[in-house]
Amino acid sequence: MLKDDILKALLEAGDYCSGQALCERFHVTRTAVWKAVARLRDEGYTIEARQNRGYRLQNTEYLLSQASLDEAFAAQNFLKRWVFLQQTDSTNLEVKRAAAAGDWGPTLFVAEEQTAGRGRRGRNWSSPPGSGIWMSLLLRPKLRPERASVLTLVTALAVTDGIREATGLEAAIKWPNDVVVKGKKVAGILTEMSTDMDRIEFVVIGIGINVNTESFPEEIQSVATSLAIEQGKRAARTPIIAAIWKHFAAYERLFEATGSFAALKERYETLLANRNREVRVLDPDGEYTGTAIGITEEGELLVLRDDQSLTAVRSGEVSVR
Ligand code: BT5
Repeated sequence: MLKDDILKALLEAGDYCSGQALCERFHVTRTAVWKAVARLRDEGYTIEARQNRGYRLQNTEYLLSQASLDEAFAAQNFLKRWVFLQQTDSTNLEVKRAAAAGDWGPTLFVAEEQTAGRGRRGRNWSSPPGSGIWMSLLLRPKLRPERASVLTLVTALAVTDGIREATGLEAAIKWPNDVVVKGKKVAGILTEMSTDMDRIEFVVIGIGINVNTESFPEEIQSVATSLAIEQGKRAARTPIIAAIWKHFAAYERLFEATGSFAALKERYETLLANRNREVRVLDPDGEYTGTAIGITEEGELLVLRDDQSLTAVRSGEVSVR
């Protein structure tokens, strides 16, 4: 699409590009260039236009692009492939399509906007352009399917440490798949898998993070927050993405080498927002309350129930009272 070509040209130039040069390069009219620039502005890009000089992209450190990912991942060897998309339905679906099409090694999809972002159990995930990180990893771990849920915990560790490293905010984990700052949700994780007999064919690890979001849809206003709201200034997204996958690679290596969550348990418990807090467990067999006291080596939440019995919660919903 012309607007994507123009965006790339402006990013590469890092300075003014004359309208005439863009017309000649892409064999289009001035009006076509002007319309493409207007569409980019609608998507949230700040593009300055000056007579006799042309167009210039501003605030490039806040932009996501293939070029910024290429730079961020040049020196690592965990991800084998990374793909930036201006818009997609859902990066988790992007991974599933890629997995069906080829036997890729760890591949990451990052989108500027999702039109059908999803949470667990088919819930909606708000993913507007220009302000968030919406990304999914295709992984083929050598794990038994029943152990795959531990990858959500490994991911939560990586997201929390990545956010802490890149912003200094005191992010914490709300077991099993939320990352919170001061009790409000900044990130959610959706892990899905495809199995073949009793073997994992592939796993999709989807991560959504509100980075520079200024306001939320009414239904989530009271529970959601963004890194920008919490730190009082905008954050660049690429360094956060890079920090998360750096931590993920290290944690995943440890998890795979030992075949157990034991090596990560201590760090996880340090970051666990629910620890020593009263929680309500929405068990399908009946709700109960208790105190979350830690995590098991299988990644279950240990809850000391009000009747003093100890339960290891495998899945289900937990809310902090
Ligand atoms: C999650 O589900 O928290 C998992 C979210 C995973 C999103 C990523 S983005 C990249 C990848 N591609 C996808 O399509 N998905 C993944 P859950 O625990 O079910 O939480 C969903 C609930 O969070 C919704 O019902 C809302 O109440 C709330 N919510 C929706 N959008 C939100 C947002 N942007 N920030 C905070 N809360 C939100």
